[in-house]
Amino acid sequence: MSFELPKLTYEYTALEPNIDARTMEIHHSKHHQAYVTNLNNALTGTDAENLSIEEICKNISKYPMPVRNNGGGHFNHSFFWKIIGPNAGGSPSGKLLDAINADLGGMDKFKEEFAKAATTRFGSGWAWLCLKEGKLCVCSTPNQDNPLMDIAECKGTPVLGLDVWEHAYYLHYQNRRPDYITAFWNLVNWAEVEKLYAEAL
Ligand code: MN3
Repeated sequence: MSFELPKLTYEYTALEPNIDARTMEIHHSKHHQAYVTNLNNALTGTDAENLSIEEICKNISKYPMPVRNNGGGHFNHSFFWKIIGPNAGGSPSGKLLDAINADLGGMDKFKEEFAKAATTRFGSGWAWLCLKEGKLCVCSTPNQDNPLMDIAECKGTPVLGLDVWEHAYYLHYQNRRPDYITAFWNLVNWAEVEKLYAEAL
């Protein structure tokens, strides 16, 4: 068994103007595909060949660097494509909104904290909203690391994530990472995030 590039449930053009079609096409068909190809190459003939990507991430310290970089890349991007989409944005509801209010001081404070984590991540990485010991928290990881990994500084179950590598935004936003982060809120598929939160609980 080998990992495959997941098909998107929307067109490359569907996220415009927040993320342009060319960025989506390169990001999905070139960058994500490369993580999948390199991960498969790194795992061929090893005991990890039949494990899920989540299981690999949770024990990432046991693997060589190519598995950490490409396995993280595959998990993170598969996750990202699911939590964004067309006709999205707005606000969460139900238990997730209750938890954002209780654990993070409400939506405005949460967005501020998340934007800060995404803006101040130096170089390449990801910003996350995670469930950790029953509570929501915001953090960021370098490169293609994620909070599932046993080596992560902030361990937890991710329910929302944002790719802040330049390849995710540079064609349209150039050096304006904060503008890309602001536009991200128009794309968040809260129904999916609420589902991930319920599963994480
Ligand atoms: Mn990326």
